[in-house]
Amino acid sequence: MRDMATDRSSVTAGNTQPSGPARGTRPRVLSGIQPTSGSFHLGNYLGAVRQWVALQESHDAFYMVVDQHAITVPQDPAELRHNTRLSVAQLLAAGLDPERCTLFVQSHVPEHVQLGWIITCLTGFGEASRMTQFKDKSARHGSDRTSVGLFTYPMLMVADILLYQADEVPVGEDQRQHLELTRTLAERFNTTYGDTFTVPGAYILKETAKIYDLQEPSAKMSKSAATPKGLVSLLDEPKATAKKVRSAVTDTDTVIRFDREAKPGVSNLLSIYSTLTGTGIGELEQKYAGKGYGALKTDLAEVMVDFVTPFRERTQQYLDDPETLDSILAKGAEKARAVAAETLAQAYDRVGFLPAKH
Ligand code: ATP
Ligand code: LTN
Repeated sequence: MRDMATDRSSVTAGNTQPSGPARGTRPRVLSGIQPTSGSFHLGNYLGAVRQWVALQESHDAFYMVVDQHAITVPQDPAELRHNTRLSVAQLLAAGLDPERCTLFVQSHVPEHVQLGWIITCLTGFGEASRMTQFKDKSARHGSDRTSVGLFTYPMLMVADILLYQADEVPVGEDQRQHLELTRTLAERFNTTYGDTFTVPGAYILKETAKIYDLQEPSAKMSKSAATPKGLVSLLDEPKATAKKVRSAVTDTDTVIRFDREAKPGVSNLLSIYSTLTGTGIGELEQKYAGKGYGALKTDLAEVMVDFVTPFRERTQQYLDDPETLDSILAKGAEKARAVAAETLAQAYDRVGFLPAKH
């Protein structure tokens, strides 16, 4: 069940019909993930990547590893390069198929930064200052260690999306504000310069929009959590993952019932369990009626182990074959550039840049 029905209908109603790159009949999706850690976590997978895999069947899908976003905070160069390949390997292990989607690395397509500048010039300083992810991250890093890139990052994300004329953008709840900014700026550009960009909608699934920390079920599961105890990293030892699930914080009650407000810990476990197994929450509530939290956690730990064990193996197999990875990325970049270059040329023209004669 999508919770963005209103968003979607307004997208359809207010959508422009740009005369840009030739489009198939399938709607287009685009999304990105940062190579900022050694492993994806369960929130990344359930909130975003799982939807990417499903959407490649029905949509013209573009997915990228956003290394240029990653350097908005300091990165070790060798680690960044490794984590970029590792991210691609994990996306393939999760089920992305280069025959069914375009998979690429952001820095291989220079048009992102080029359109990013135009978008940056279209954004108000106050408007950019209201981005909550920037406020949170800059507060965490301190103003001396906060780069201007971290501030302008949402504008690069807007360019990422508009370059591909994406209809929908599958992300977690934490990206909703950036998607709203994308819609605002696409409309502003279209009004100012004439219809150019598709105004995209956020594709956010209600059940998995926000996966919570297992130790602090009021906070989003995040790689920057204060302690790793509540963070399920998909590449961790399966045994360690099972232990984290079994030690998840619940509450002093014993009843297994989905109630986000009163029972955030149990509700989070039920959401995860339900999504990974395809069992409805109501069915799970019935299955565990009178059984207590121990049984739920033990079974979910097993479900998690069954999920992460082959995921780790597949990731390692892809990682062991860098030539294949690089060739997938080269083809992906070529396909992505064909679309991005055409949109950028149109945007350059609309803005009034003098065409370069070669
Ligand atoms: P983190 O907070 O761990 O740094 P992030 O959102 O900053 O994650 P990415 O790793 O690029 O950065 O996130 C990739 C995708 O995963 C995004 O679509 C994001 O919305 C989604 N996502 C991240 N954490 C969660 C979560 N806890 N629940 C649901 N979706 C999430
Ligand atoms: N900002 C996102 C990553 C991201 C993205 C995008 C997502 C960069 N560009 C384009 C969707 C579409 C994040 O931090 N998770």
